[in-house]
Amino acid sequence: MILFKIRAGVYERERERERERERECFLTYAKTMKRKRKDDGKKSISAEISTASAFNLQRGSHSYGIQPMGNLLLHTASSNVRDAGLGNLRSLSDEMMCDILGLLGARDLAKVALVSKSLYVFSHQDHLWRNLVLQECQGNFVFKGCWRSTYIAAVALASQSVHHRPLKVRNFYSDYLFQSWLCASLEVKPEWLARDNIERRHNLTVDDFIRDFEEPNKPVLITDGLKSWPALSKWERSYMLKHAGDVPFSAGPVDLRLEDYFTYADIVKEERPLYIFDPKFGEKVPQLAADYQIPVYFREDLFSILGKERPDYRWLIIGPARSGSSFHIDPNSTSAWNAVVRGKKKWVLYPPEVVPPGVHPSPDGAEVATPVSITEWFMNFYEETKHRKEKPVECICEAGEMVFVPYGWWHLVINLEESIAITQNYVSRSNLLSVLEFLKRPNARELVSGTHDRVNLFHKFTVKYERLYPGSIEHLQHKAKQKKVLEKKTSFWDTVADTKNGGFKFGFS
Ligand SMILES: O=C(O)CCC(=O)C(=O)O
Repeated sequence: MILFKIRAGVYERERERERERERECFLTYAKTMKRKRKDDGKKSISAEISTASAFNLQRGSHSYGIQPMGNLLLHTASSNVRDAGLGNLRSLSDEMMCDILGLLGARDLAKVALVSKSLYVFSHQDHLWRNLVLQECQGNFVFKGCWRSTYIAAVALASQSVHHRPLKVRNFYSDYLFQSWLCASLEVKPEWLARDNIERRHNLTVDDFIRDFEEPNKPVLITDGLKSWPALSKWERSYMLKHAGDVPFSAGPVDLRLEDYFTYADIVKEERPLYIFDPKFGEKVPQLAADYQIPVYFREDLFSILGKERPDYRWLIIGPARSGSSFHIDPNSTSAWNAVVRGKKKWVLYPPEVVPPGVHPSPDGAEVATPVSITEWFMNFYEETKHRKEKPVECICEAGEMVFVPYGWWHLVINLEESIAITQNYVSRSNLLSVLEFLKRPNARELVSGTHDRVNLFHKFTVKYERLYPGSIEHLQHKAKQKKVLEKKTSFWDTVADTKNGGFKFGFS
């Protein structure tokens, strides 16, 4: 017992020293990043990472010993092992090195690791092995804690243990490699979750929903819309496994059996975990589709007249804590609802006219995804949201609740716990004109998504719609014109009326 306590004491001191080293590590990383941003003329993260205590890690130091470049400044005596072991390749950027190594097959990648300490570190970058697994095995693998071990187990069919013990390399410095590990290891900071300014409603009637949220195109969190869903009580893991354990679901680049996905989700620590986002779950497992009903607010679903030719519209979403969706706008100018059955999701939303910080959409609107990962966005851009005039709408949506996502709104979502959700995108009379505008844009081939026949969707849809509801589009266009005229009139009177004092003034000055 005493021996145990002594050992525990030694262990504690070791841990304390390690924590100290980590604190030092992050402090210099933070300083380097801050300086780098200043040098780049960008004003963003500064205060966010100004102290080491700004970081809370879910796990200790980097398995291969990678440190941020700033640490090299502290340890003046040492040189960067990265350069020494690369020879003439040292002048290539870390990103370029990874791109080149990404062209190799597994055997060559494994051989490269024997060349030098530096190449050992580079060729063990787990995203390289992840790509190999996803390319070569598709969904036929069981995750073994890291992608290299997974590859060996799946491809070499190694029956013996494939447990890999990484060698910690001293004096290897790289911001690029460190950053992706840091993003995978950071805990979600409480201040990222603190702002909650969405409108929350319960007992909302359909008419109220349309008037207050759908027509004005404003998000709302509905707290009681799923009460009748059997899914809420049924969708435990055991139930999901019983009905769908063997079913492959789409998880980004691969289809994975649900059972294998859960194995992966239980142990994964990645910056961008694979995320189940399956548009065919209802066809694959009809029982799951029978476990929920479309909430009353969203029953008008005009794309349904296209039958089998409608674009993808409903998804089962499953992911571990820290998985999620980085900033994007939903396809085809549709609106959406997203209902949480298990877990919790943090939402950040911006209206169509405000591009979120750190997001750079292409001018033709074809590219609306964000290259930075979710954690990276929070780390580098969340602070900026506090200082901008236009604040995002934010909330945490819990099990049993749902968020209405109006068309054209930017949104980012991170799962705070393992989560299961259903989302559906829809067209109603409130966004029909906007959808039609979108479908008939000259670059529809690049813009329209979720269907094979992108170019003809506009034609097919309008022909069917006019046949079923003759004159309805024209009527909506007429109403929209009237609304615009009314808005113009209002803004004219706004300029001449001193609304605060209840009196009149002329708007010339
Ligand atoms: O990850 C999520 O739950 C959000 C899904 C989402 O953003 C979408 O369906 O557009």
